[in-house]
Amino acid sequence: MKHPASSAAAPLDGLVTASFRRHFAVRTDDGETVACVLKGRHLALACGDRVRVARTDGGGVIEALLPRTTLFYRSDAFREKLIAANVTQVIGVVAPDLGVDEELINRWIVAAEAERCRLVLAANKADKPGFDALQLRLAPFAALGYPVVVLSAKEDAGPLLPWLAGQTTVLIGQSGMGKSTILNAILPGTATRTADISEALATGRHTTTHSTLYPLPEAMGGGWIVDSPGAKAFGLAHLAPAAILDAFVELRPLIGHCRFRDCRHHREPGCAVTAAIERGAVAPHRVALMRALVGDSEVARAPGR
Ligand SMILES: Nc1nc2c(ncn2[C@@H]2O[C@H](COP(=O)(O)OP(=O)(O)OP(=O)(O)O)[C@@H](O)[C@H]2O)c(=O)[nH]1
Ligand SMILES: [Mg+2]
Ligand SMILES: [Zn+2]
Repeated sequence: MKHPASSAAAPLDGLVTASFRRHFAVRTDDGETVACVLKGRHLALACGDRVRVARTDGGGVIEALLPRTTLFYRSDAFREKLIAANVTQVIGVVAPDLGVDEELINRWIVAAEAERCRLVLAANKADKPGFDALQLRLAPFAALGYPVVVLSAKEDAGPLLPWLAGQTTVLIGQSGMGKSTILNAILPGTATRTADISEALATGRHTTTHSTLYPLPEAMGGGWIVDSPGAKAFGLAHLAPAAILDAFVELRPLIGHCRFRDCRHHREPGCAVTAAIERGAVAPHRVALMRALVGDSEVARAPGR
């Protein structure tokens, strides 16, 4: 005989909205937010992941990860650091009062291109001195096709709103650039909601230590946005050499036009990339970064390592 009432509730699917070590907040498809732990050690999850949850007394256990469309992450020599899953767009936040590092921006671009995500640069703190100089430094990125949105989030995040509509976005950038300020401007009251989630996760830590996902209201075009902790390094060792090369948009039309089919675009004669540098068609520092990243990736993949 069956006892439907006595069996455990059926598993629910949901969206990971906060992630802190092995603790997660999951918003189930019936609209409830549940504090969850992860079953087993094999899964790595990020905000934006869809998961299957089994309810327990007062919480839940994440039993399975549902398929991802994208996974935006960085890595170092030892481990991979998941930033957000299922994003369609990466917004890199920069500001004039902190040293903006072109190489870091280029690394964000490579990671975003590798996942076929749109990359937008948010040039924040337009009210601060030195903003004109920052804009000049960002012009080459705009010329490559990466939109640069100017704003002063402390006053008004309005300029970013059209870029968010209908997208699933992750905000990234060094600490202090204004990611959380942008979130608060877009969704007033975010700070208190964040505190609620921290309590649910029993961490008691400050919001900037872990990523949090916020749904955007239908009136703003729907979708969601993830605020991530600041990071000043962005390792790409997880990307294969071919993926790195393909992430440099201005080099794509040149690939296949070198004298040697297996050209590594270093010092080979008849290299279309080197020729493009010589005629001023591509930026030498971007090619230098491509070569360095491909070299690192090859070392990371070398047998016996
Ligand atoms: N003048 C000015 N200050 C801003 C603006 N936006 C943010 N700030 C200030 O910059 C500081 C850092 O802002 P946050 O939003 O905490 O920066 P964050 O990128 O979230 O930093 P982490 O969480 O550490 O990664 C705060 O003191 C903000 O008030 C702006 O448009 N203009
Ligand atoms: Mg923050
Ligand atoms: Zn070449």
